[in-house]
Amino acid sequence: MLRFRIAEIAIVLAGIVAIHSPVLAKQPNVIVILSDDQGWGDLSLNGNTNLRTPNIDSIAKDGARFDRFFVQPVCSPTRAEFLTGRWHPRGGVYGVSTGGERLDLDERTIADAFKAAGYATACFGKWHNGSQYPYHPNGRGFEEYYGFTSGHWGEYFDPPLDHNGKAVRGKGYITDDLTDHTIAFLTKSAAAGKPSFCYLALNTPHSPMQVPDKYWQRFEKANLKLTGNKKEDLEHTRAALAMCENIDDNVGRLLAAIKEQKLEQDTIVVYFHDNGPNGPRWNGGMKGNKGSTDEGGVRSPLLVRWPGKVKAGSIVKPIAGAIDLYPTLIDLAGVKRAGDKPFDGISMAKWLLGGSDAQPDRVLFNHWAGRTSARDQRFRLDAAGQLYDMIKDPNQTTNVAADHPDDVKRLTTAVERWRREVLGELPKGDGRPFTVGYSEFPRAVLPARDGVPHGGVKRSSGAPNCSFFTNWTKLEDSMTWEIDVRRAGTYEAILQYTSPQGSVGSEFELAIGKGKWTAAIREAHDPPLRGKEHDRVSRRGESYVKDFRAMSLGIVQVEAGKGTLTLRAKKIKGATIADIRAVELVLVTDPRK
Ligand SMILES: [Ca+2]
Repeated sequence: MLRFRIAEIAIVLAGIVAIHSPVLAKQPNVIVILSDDQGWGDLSLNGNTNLRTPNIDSIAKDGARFDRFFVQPVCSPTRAEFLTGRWHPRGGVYGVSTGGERLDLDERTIADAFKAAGYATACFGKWHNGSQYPYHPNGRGFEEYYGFTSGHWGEYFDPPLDHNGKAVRGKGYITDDLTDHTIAFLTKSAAAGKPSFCYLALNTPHSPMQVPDKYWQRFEKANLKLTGNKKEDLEHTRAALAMCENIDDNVGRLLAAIKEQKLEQDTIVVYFHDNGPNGPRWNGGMKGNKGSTDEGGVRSPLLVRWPGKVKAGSIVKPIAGAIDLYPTLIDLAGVKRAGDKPFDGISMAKWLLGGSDAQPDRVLFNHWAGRTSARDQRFRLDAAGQLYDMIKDPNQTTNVAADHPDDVKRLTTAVERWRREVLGELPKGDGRPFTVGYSEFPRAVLPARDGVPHGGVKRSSGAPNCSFFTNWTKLEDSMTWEIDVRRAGTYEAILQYTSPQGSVGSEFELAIGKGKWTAAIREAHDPPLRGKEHDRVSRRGESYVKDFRAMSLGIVQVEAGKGTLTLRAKKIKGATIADIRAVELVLVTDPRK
């Protein structure tokens, strides 16, 4: 009888293990921390004596650091390569704003892979690969999202943010808030017995240069060693380094939370940057900053910590890039990839786990604004066709093309082929309208960034990313958005606006095909611009922000399909009608249901 009972219990236990084995098999948590516009040189680890980053440095000391890891010269291309393991033009990414940052919907992401493997998945921070669902992170494998989807943001204190598609207000300084959310997510997933895949995309030290007093005070009067480059702006450097020390404190908090929860052995922590520094400041003497295809514009640290698996203090010498992260992390975690488009990247697991230090014969490409540069284990062929021996001359001072004609020829051929085959995948002109009307994600926000101003309407800043439309004064002025309505149905339109007292009574129309909303400005709402009071350095491209008010225009029937959404005035009171931050189209009913 007893024996029978034991056997029965054993069968039951075996069943539990079998059912839950993907979760109980101690699959490691994966936390990928990506900072924005932080240069390779912005870490004390890499020799910068102007700042201290002991927590970020500790990831390398307790794990591995890559000697030559390359990303793209600007934000969204690097992010797309991390997400797909493929060169960014293959995924339709060609710009950083007005839709060019979007990752094609037929690409599958690293988050899709981890989600399919039973992980809890989350992204916190700057997304910058498409705003409207299914381009939104919630459509790309991330169950949880908190941050902003745009390429930059105009205010870092208590900013307006997006939580799974809902408009919310952030709490405090943005990177502190994003880190709080990451820690809470890890804690919750661990309590639920689920491994986490978490992408913490911190948006600093990208401008605007805003940082809490505590960090600014460390740098405000500090005696910094400057580069000697006349273009180095001392105040900008002070603010950037202060922001980097804030990142470091947040990384420290995250590592402490991992330790406190005894998850160190079960958590892979990855740290890298999305491009070179956003201005000339100390960067190891390398040539080029953000936007450049030279070494200084594209070299990033890559730090990987996994105690017990990755040997502390190891240095990986072979060249590698953002395209390698997806193949590597699924390899380390034992997760199956999502999708079947060929990877351009390779798994770096063998270098991390100490199995090999072989340097594969490969060429990595850096591309931005029509310029392409190629890097192999020894040489960089720059965008002008000059060749540099990066081992003897890491700062690219001497063109050695004449001494190595075969290498010039080999790398030139590789660049020509990459441009033909990879850039060739980008269609001429962006044929992708902005997506609206998904039942599972009914609210589509169409910001000014994704619209086109006509007549006298202007953007509030040179850079569209967080701009609003202003100077709307005439009947012939309009704003348009090219959209694709997924489902016919009734839609509520919401206008995010500000309007001065004198404009009350102005009437306007929003139209898409036969669907028309007409409304009037019934209430003035004219708050001041925000953001300037927190800037440590005058901003250049980013718009200031305002607390826009949401006005419902009512519900009308809209047909499915592509079309132009147009906003224009019908009757004008006062000197100006309104400033417009965004139009929202919310699917209210779906006739299929
Ligand atoms: Ca960036």
